[in-house]
Amino acid sequence: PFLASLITHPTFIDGNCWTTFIDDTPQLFDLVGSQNRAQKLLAYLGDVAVNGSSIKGQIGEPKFKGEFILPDLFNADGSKIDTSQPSTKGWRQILLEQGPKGFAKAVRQYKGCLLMDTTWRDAHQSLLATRVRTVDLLGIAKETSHALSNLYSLECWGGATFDVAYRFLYEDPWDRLRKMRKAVPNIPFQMLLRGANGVAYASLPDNAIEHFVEQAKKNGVDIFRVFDALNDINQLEVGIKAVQKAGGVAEGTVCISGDMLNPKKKYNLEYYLELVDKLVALDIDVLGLKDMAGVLKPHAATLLVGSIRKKYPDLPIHVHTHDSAGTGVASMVACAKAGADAVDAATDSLSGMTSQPSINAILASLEGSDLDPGLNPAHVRALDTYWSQLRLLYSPFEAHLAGPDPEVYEHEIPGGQLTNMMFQASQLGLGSQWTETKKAYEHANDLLGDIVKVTPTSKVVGDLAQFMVSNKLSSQDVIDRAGELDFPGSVLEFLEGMMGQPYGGFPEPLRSRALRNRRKFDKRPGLYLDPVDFRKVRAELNQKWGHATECDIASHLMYPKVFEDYKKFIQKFGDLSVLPTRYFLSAPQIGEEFHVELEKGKVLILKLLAVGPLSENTGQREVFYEMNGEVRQVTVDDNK
Ligand code: 3PY
Ligand code: ZN
Repeated sequence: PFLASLITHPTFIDGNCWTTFIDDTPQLFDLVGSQNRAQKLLAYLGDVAVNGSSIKGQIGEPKFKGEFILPDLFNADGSKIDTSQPSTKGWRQILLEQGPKGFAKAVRQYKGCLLMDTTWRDAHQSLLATRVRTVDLLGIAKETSHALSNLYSLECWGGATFDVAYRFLYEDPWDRLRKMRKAVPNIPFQMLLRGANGVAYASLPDNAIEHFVEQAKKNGVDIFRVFDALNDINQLEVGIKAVQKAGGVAEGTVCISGDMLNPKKKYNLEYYLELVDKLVALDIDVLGLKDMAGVLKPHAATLLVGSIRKKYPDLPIHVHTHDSAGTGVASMVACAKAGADAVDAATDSLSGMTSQPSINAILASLEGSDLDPGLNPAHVRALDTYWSQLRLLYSPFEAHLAGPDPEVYEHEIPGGQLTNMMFQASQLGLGSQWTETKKAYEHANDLLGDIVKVTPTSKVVGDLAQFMVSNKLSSQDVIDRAGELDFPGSVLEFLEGMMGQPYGGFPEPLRSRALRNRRKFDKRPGLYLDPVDFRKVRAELNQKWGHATECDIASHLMYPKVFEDYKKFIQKFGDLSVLPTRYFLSAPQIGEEFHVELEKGKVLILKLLAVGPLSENTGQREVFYEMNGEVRQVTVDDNK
């Protein structure tokens, strides 16, 4: 049937094929695959029925077992808003009409303080180990496009979501981006770009970053928050230039580290203002201030934003924070009052602690003032009813934070990393060492010269802290024995200069002792890398996987092994992004019926009938499912 549909396809008959034909007509290739898709899905479901889910980091089963109840939205006159189609009104329309500079100007002229909603990226990265799946984002997408149509942006891509989608959720992040874009055409999409590292943990050749950003822009990203983990302007420049070339909004970003008002800290107001000057010289559209640990207290926020506003009256300022110590709302309100144009918030059910401050708390705090963000609190609350159900669905990934942690002002661990490290400590049974680990993090940071801590440098400090705890090393021990200690790889890479140059230089004598005969880089790492030969990579991937898209190439360059593992996984189990999360994470009850829409109009009605006994000879079990009325059977290795 594949060949028949191919040779009768109009493009083929025209003799006009093979340039974009394969990209434009994936359904032909699907035809071959679709016969197999149901069987592959059964292989996954059978495996979960026998062995349970193998999703990394999952503990237990979802607490929410029902179908999501979707919210209704109402107009002021009480009539119901039709959410069957997305809204077409929003800041993205201004961006499309006026381009990045016009958009920046309009944002600056807007009287209120706009909001970015981080729920689709940083909020679940910080609270639920980045595990929220595409299907559940799409589940509330059209309602979001109506309820939050006046958002500055919706943060929904980049950061850890790219890697985690492939690695742990077996999903294609590009496919997610395209689907979200279709469902939310009116709100600007924002991504987090780690400067010269793209969405990876180390520098890539400059042309790989350019190529990646070009694909991100083409597939739906509008605003790029570009940061560097050491605030190294040479590293920032690579990302900013790539965004400008692709036609995106360049939000050049300063990472905030520590308490700016503490006279002992090297990152003070003067330091930040100098960095802002350098970013402005790169012609950024918007200035981002990124407080990844939530250490920017309200008074410091007023001083910082106020000083930048005074020096640059026309520059839009967008501030990001985490609510780790519980001061997020106060700090964001202080920023708004001091002249910020946009601040970050998350839906209530996924806000607070290591996530962003609550959107409704910020709305309530600004309500009635000139700074009102222009969102309807009733709509925002209605949307949150969805997220409160979702949080229970993803309960297996909770880090169980107990409350705000003012100690963050001492250890300065970024929000996402704090949850992660806590989770790891409890999984390793090291819960009792948690207090010690936080203290060691502070000491490790001092040893490394008080560096800016955010991916990937936050991992360097975290790895050194864990190394110190597990080897019972004091700071003095580390310095004295640096010449003989077997440091974690990330620490050596940092000391080599593979992550850029830290402000104030590298710590000595630690660096020279620890590196021994290893190389020392004193320029940005990308200058030491050969440019990617795209023709060669394209040919290699085409040969390996049949057909590689530009997005596949970008993924391969970012994460070669993760991308390969993902491709192998879907060869075996198919595209699981269509499977409802409850059945992705846990087996159904015997006799429970559920539906999976493989593609539009192609629905499978499934029922688990029985899991057979263990065969002593093969170590396998038969699993019986009813699929659209027919009994189907799969043989599964019992790995328990
Ligand atoms: C990331 O790089 O993923 C971050 O969220 C940094 O804050
Ligand atoms: Zn963040």
